[in-house]
Amino acid sequence: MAIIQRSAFVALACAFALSFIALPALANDTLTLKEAWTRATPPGATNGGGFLMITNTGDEADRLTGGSVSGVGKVEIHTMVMDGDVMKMRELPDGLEVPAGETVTLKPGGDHVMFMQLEKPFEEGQMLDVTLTFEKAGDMSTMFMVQPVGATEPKHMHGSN
Ligand SMILES: [Cu+2]
Repeated sequence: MAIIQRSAFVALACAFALSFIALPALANDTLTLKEAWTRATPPGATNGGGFLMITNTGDEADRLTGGSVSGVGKVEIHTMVMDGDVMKMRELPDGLEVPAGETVTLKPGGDHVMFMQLEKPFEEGQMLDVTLTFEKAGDMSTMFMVQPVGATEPKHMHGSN
């Protein structure tokens, strides 16, 4: 049993190493990810919102369904809804549609990526290597720049266009 577990671990470690070699590109044939950012989290905070622009130049709609990032237990896709007078966030269980030929902007107060169960706070200036999962395009990696606590928009980012 111990041997089986060990070889499973080695296989996993290999798959992990390979995932770095075959790092998915920022843009595939149809989707482009731009201006991805998040906010520094105060000590003790366990959640953080992630924001970006997703452009679909294809002729079919796609859906952002989830993702993963090291040090984050869970990634969900959220929207904001009014509950009486209070705006609350809610998970989109089927993900967020990115219609053909359109750009969808995830931003504070609207749709967002929810990073949950943070193992440690996000620190200003840090870059998070995030894998986002799309129904058709599959996994795509992009860097989320950590902006100051409470930032409402991304500052000018180097290397973006
Ligand atoms: Cu949320």
